[in-house]
Amino acid sequence: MTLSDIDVRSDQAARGHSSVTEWVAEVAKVTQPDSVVWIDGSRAEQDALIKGMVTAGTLLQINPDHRPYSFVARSHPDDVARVESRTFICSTDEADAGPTNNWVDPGAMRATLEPLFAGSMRGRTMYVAPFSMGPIGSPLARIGVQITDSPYVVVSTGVMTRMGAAALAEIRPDTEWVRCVHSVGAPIAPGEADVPWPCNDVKYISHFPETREIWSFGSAYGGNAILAKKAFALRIASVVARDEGWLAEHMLLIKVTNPAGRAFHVAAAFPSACGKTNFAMLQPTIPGWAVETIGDDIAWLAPDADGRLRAINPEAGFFGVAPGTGPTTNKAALDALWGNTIFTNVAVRDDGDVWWEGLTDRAPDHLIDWTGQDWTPASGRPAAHPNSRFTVGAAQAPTISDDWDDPRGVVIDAIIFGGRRSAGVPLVAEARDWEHGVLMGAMVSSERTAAAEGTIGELRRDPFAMLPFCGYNMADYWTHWLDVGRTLKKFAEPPKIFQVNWFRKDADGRFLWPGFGDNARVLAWILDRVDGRAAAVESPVGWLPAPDALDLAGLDLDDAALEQLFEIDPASW
Ligand code: SAT
Ligand code: MN
Repeated sequence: MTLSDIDVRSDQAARGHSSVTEWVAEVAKVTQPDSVVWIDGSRAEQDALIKGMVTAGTLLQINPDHRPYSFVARSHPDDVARVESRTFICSTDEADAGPTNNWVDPGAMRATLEPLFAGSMRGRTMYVAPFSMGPIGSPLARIGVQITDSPYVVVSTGVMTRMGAAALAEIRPDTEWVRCVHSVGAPIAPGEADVPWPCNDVKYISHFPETREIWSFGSAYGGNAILAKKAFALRIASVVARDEGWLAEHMLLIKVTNPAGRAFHVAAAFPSACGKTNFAMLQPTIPGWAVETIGDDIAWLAPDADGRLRAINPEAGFFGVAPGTGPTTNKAALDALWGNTIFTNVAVRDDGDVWWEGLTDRAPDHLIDWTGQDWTPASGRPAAHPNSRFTVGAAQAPTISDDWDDPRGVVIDAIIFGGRRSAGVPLVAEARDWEHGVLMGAMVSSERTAAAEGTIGELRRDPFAMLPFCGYNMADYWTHWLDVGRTLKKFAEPPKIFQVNWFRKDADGRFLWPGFGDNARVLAWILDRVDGRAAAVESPVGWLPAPDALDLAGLDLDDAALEQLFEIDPASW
């Protein structure tokens, strides 16, 4: 297909969507792709895209005897995580971006981006991928359209969202939708060969909150490129949510059933790579409790007409951290990866299956590592990149809840804030009220992980786990949380708020708390509090479990460790 075909094809694909077709034509005029393809979301289309990527060497097929219809991508070694230093909020007023975001004047950013995007898709296909965040037709759902020159990004968006014709059909003349433009920034000159993972040293992930636009250049990795995820569902959506009176949050969502059969819904915020996927798929070690998955990364929460806080998972898939995912840490995630999965930057075994650190206790004797090199246990470097990922449909999780895609959302009973803190922060504390809970959220801090650039282990303040994802002034965001609390209180008590820390260490650097399935013990106390059944004692940082209120039966935890888990050092606070 050639450029001159654009009008015809788009008329057919986007009949009645003149705002979309006009925008597509504008972007094509700037980026000058060889062709434009409208994504309909069909299986045949996905098959063709994947086949093309296998031929191009972008994807490697995993031995289908191990995992049918599954593939490995190896990124460029410099394109392995979100780049927060290259992420910009371009509000007209600098104060609207606030002190925690990189701000650039929108006009100045457009002037910077224009020459970068000019001709940036030469030699490539430009895909137009409409998608819905949230179940199509849900009152809480929102629509976006991503233009991209990366088939990897199209296929990933197909897993992570409801992508295709049905989403496009949701755009009516008065529908607000989010414009997402992405280019890997690697035009191909005539006669030049492509590379398996095209990208550019220059990277810009630019957000224009006022015009609900995202322009991303130079990276094809994760949140930098799959714009539906962090860029739309958090940065732009947080601004929309502020304007409309709801919350777009970096939270997992679970349904928890207690031994009496009462079901609760819980939203929990943790910074990237702090085990949100593990918590979302938690298999309780205490009898009678069940946890089911609704979402592992993002939640949109809105007060309903009765003043209850309802939430959806706007995503349709999991983009989970592979290393550390193993049969004891997260068996449910492993089971979800039986097939239909795209892995990025994991290692490949000699038998054509995948491997990463933590998948098995003992590493295989030989692997091809994430960079495509031979690897043995003696190599002295990780075989899988620490931020290597799996991309898999949510419905494949054996723990998926039957209400995970309920268009009405689920009613939230408790909100949890967590972080990775080797010292200082107790295992669990309950906020005195909504306002105190907002303070707890504002005080979230965590030791850095491989999910973004920066020194691993270094402590950083990460309010509400939203530091890299809040699309506006963090102080206004806190105010908005207080405002939402006031709205909820007009009807009833808002959900209780808690703070947790699974990562506290002893003097020898060993984790004091076993974590994983045993986190259900903490969850049980939290929900017994919601039920009004568990005892608590007051402390300077909130309500703590009364002695014996936490179910520790069968756990190898001595009194000294328990004391350390709840120790509060006034000086450090
Ligand atoms: O790369 S993503 O931003 O999609 C994942 C994460 O950092 O949580
Ligand atoms: Mn995340």
